[in-house]
Amino acid sequence: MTSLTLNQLKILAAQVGLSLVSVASADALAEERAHLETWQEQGWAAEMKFMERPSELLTTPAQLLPSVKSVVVVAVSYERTPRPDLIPGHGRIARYAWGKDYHKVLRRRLELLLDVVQSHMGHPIEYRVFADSVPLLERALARRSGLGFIGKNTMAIIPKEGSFFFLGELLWNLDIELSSEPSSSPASCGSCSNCLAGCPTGAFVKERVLDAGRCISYLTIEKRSALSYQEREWIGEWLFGCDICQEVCPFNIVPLKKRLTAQVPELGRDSGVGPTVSLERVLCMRSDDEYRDHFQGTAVMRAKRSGLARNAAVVAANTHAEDLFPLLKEVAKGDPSPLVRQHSVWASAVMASRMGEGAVAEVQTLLDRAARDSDYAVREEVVTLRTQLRKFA
Ligand code: B12
Ligand code: SF4
Ligand code: SF4
Repeated sequence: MTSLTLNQLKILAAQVGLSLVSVASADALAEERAHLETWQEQGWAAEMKFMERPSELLTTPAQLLPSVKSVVVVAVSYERTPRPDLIPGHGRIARYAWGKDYHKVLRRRLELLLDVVQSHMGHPIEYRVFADSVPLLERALARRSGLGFIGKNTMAIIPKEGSFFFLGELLWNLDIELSSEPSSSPASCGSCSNCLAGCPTGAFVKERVLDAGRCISYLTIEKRSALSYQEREWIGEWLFGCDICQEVCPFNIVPLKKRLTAQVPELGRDSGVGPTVSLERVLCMRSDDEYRDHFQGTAVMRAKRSGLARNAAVVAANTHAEDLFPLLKEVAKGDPSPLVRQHSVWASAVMASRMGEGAVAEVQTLLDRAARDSDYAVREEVVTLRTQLRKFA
């Protein structure tokens, strides 16, 4: 057999649990390349070095597989249940990370799809599988394939599904006969602007353009360095990721109301960390091994121990988790990561200022010790905090 139709492909995909499938041409993404270049030049990639790769690479499938003839795009939905109330002493996890690590889940499904297509065709296919981990504008390909449109919140949206899904792609040297040319989904945001108004940090520069440096998802997952005071306030109760600009989207209202489960069980809350994580649990982890033992196989690994513990200290202060005051003081003294010590000193001081004189006195002692910390950033944090604490002493 030499060719495959889109309908045949969809039938084969359904056999491996992939129901949202489409195909895009492998031509370079010229228009999106211009948007990407502006985004890079304006510094909206913040500290994400991997997004500074050459725009040609990010927009040209043939750079990734020279023999590519078409790109299969799949969407796999994760859990769409309303977020539960926050348990005191816990931090919030964005839905996409509730279950098992989606990179592996999507990769496996796409490889299964390749197997069934190869058996059907009766010959091997040259291919590459991608799911997030790559230099390729996946949303642009989803739009080109006709799977969905790009919302003002920059998310790929499938009108009847919403946007709570992952994208994955198969680049291969197979031509797919399209029964009718896929066209961009005719749906659009219309006059809605809920996400632009609803983003708590004002991260959208304009429609469909995000300044990642202001996005809670970036700050809690990708940012490796210290959070500024403004950023600490912004992250609120989010320990990992953020769902706000999707939760306010009308396209997600029905899926959330119907409490739709994940399309594949591995992505559901029972297979991974779920919607909230104990801050105490995170703050007590003192080694990368311990972190790995707990979070291995989930997307939360991406933040690394020092990043998640930094976030946990900030969320503890933001959510008035005063029960954690003694633990935070211990972390401020003994955590191996200067980043974690720095944010724990700050969180202890913020809590103490609310708790009264006794706690302020304890924090003064902590600050005396932290003023001699081996790390410069910790010592600098103390200088700033001292001026602030004087107000409460
Ligand atoms: C870097 C990155 C991030 C960064 C930056 C996000 C961003 N908006 O750029 C950060 C860390 C902030 C992030 C956050 C999230 N991410 Co992310 N992220 C990526 C990654 C690796 C690259 C995105 C990228 O290329 N950004 C650069 C900008 C320029 O590209 P873009 O926004 O996609 O480009 C669009 C604009 O140019 C726009 N556009 C189109 N027409 C026009 C017209 C005009 C006039 C203009 C101005 C623009 C414009 O369309 C382009 C695409 O078509 C992709 C995976 C991948 N390889 O694509 C995942 C990906 C986009 N992320 C994903 C997810 C799930 C998330 C989060 C929801 C996670 C969370 N809950 O915390 C949030 C959502 C935040 C948001 N509103 O975007 C999914 C999105 C799936 C979907 N349904 O769209 C992806 C596709 C991963 C995957 N394989 O599933 N992410
Ligand atoms: S993920 Fe959160 S912080 Fe980022 S753009 Fe959306 S609402 Fe704003
Ligand atoms: S919230 Fe409104 S403007 Fe934003 S992506 Fe959804 S439909 Fe578009």
